[in-house]
Amino acid sequence: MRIDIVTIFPDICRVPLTESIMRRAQEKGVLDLRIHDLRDYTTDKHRRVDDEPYGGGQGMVMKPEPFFRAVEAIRHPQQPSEVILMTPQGRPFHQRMAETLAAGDDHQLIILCGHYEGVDHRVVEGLVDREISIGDYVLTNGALAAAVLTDAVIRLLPGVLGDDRSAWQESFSEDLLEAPHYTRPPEFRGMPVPQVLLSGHHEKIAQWRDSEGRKRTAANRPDLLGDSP
Ligand code: JF5
Repeated sequence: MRIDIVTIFPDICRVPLTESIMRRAQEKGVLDLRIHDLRDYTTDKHRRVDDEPYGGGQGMVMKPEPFFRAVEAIRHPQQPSEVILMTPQGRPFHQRMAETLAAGDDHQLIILCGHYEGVDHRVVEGLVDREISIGDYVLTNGALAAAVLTDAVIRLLPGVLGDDRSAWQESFSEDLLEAPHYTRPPEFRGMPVPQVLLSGHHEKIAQWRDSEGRKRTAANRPDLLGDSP
């Protein structure tokens, strides 16, 4: 899979995405990740990427031209591509979205990062296939959101995690949270490991995990069970 990230803060996604698992994905050849500095696609001497909002108001808006020039330079004409804008105004990111994006591993993903108060809407109208938000909070920096989305997609690519099944089996794939985990020692500061986990009784362990997962889901994520939070 080819992923291109366009940001005015390339270093902010470079560090999280070139560590460990992400490096393995690139070394294994399942991922070609490139991080681009939006300012390289400006044409003026000051490398300007933002300007004042039409209609007035607080803050600055990101100019359209550098985004159009960047995508036109980066896009592979012979490959299907999808342009994503990271923005709090987007659709909420979800594990199923990560799975859909990872399944299109012959696609080129071009991820544009918003900053400041927002991006000139002609970028959304003329360039972007989907606007995605990683959650209901505002970051100063869309590059962090792009790194989160990219991490969630890359770990699903074949061969990136040691065990291919582990990637697809974790929380949210089945819309139920996981049961608590324990490792040695069997008792720690007066807190014992639940006896059933030491019993070796696989069927009882599976039942316990299912019921603990349901309890946790009811407590922390009632929305996943169709209840209101
Ligand atoms: C950003 C305008 C983008 O804050 C975010 C974000 C939160 N969830 N997903 C993305 O991105 C930075 C700030 C202001 C556009």
